[in-house]
Amino acid sequence: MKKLFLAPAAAAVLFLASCGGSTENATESTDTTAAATTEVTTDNSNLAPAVFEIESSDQMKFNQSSFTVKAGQEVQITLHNVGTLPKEAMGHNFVVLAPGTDLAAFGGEAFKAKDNDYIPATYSSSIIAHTKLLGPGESDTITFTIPEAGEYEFVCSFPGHWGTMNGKIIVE
Ligand SMILES: [Cu+2]
Repeated sequence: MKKLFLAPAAAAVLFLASCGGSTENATESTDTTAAATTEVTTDNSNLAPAVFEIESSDQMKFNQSSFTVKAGQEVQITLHNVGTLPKEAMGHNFVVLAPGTDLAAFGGEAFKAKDNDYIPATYSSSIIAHTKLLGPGESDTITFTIPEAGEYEFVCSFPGHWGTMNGKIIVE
């Protein structure tokens, strides 16, 4: 007789347990959704600035090929020209371009912009930030913010340099 009474009781306990379990799961998934929403709306302008240094050389190269930052985070980049060749022959700059900019076409326009230190006015809407054109031993620092995630190419726009002097800023 005892066994007959225990069976329904055990079933009831199982039912309650599974019921409690599914309620718990539902709560957990709600929490996860809330956390994801919070992450998307995080204001990265409160983050400390991302500070980087990059060197350009007589070998027509940068010593870094990528930087990773957060969308909306202030970015500070200092370019150092560590070469010794004269600026007229081996000047360097650091130009950040909007996604989708055709590097070859940009390089061609930059070539014609000697009077503006090889920053082509025709591409002003595609240029997010740029340093001065640097001679040997010179440095320049730029500060900018990229609000949207994506991959942003950077180049040196001195004639003929964009092909070997380029890289990416990855904005997360
Ligand atoms: Cu260069």
